Amino acid sequence: MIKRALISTYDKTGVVEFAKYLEENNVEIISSGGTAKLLSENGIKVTKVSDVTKFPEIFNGRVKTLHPKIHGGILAREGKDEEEMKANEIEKIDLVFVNLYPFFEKVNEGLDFEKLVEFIDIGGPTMIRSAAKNLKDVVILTDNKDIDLLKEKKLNIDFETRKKLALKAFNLTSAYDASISEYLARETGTDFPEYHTVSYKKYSDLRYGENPHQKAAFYVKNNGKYSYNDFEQLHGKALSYNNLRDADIAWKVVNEFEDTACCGLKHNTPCGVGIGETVEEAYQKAYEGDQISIFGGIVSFNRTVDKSTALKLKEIFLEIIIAPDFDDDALELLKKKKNLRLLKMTKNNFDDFESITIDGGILVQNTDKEFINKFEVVTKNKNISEKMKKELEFAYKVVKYSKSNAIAVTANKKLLGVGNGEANRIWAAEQALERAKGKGAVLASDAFFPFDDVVKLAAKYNIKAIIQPGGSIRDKDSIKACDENGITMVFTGMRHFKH
Ligand code: 93A
Repeated sequence: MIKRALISTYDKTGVVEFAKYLEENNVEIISSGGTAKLLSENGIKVTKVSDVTKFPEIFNGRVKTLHPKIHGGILAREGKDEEEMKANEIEKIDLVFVNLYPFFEKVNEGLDFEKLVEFIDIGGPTMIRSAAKNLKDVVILTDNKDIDLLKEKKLNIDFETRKKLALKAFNLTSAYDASISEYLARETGTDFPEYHTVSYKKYSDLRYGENPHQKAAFYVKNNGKYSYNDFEQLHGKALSYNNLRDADIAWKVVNEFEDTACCGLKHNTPCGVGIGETVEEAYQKAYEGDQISIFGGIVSFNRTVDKSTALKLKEIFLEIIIAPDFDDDALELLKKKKNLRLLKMTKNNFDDFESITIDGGILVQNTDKEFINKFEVVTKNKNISEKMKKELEFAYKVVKYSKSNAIAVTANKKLLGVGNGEANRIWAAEQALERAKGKGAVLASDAFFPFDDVVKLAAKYNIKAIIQPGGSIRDKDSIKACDENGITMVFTGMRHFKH
């Protein structure tokens, strides 16, 4: 039975109505300063926490509810602690309704430390944790949306529901603390602290995971400088698990380029990439690179999609189109396709860390935001035109986002063939060169050549220049093969594995 409730909320949505409901059900209400004021202004009978504790709120509210009369009331066990309660004049509290200072929101607003620190709630989480620990005897409410649940159950809350509410409570306080710790880690440049405490909030449940028999949900960072609010879905049905993964890479690829770029992507790997004078030309190049794989894929742009491009895009079946924006007439055209998802993205500053899970653990690393350490021509022929240099850089950017072992073959800022996800490099090279149908001018490799076989094969396909990290003990063999075949080779000194 709930006889006495403590309400202390920052978000006061629905609180007055709920307090009225409690009053009607003969529940006595205790509240902290601001909440008590609001309730009594609305004609609700309320006892101030400071009247219970006989102690004023001090330090501008920093200490309001942190008192044994409050925490004793929350933590006392029925049938066990009555004698001590009586001796210490503590009265039982059966319901605690608390929501927290908005640290999650404020940490993203760029406040200075002095201001932000005041949004770290101490008293709130303390009450929440006390109540959740004593869930057998106390109902803990942390989410205003759960008011209805309590009403549905007419304040008779069974043990299972109490447990679920306690789970919600500890889930919240741990995420809250994780958020604070993450902020301080960032402030102090502590990249890998003792515990990996990062706070994510559920954005949505997903229909399923990578496959229909896998359940899945989408969580977004609480604490990032950017969040998934930075994208807006303009059209189409909800994004799937695979869509989200693919969209992420597709957007990153086009963000690598200053020039107008388009990327066609399938299964997490670029299949067509093009740079053009216009958006349409960039798309045309991305499309021509691989007209088969792009079917049912994702297309991303780093420029606003215009009508002429939209007309072309409409001709094929695509899952998603991603762009910083869409012209009105382009949008109108594309919206005619019922199943096509259109994403307007503003996010272009990516996370500093990325992680993947392994069984029983998680691997965390800095995001690969680098490109090259050097641009060193290692062959005898050092002549390299500015155009060729740009082409090699283009190819190397593409290969950076292809799954290892990866080889990309390009010409005229168009990806012509890519081999990726191969267990050995020569197979990746065979795939890329064969797909490029002898039209390729340059070849890029995500990691060094262990043997000279890739160079020899490239020569057969008329490749003019190669870019790769270098650093193999057999580099000399590859350089020699280049010299013999009139190929210019560049070392970057930076590998881009992507598994
Ligand atoms: O400043 S606190 O960390 N110290 C406290 O003792 C305390 N007690 C409750 N924050 C505290 N609260 C928080 O105040 C609650 O979590 C709630 O968010 C807010 C409600 O304050 P008021 O009732 O004065 O509007």
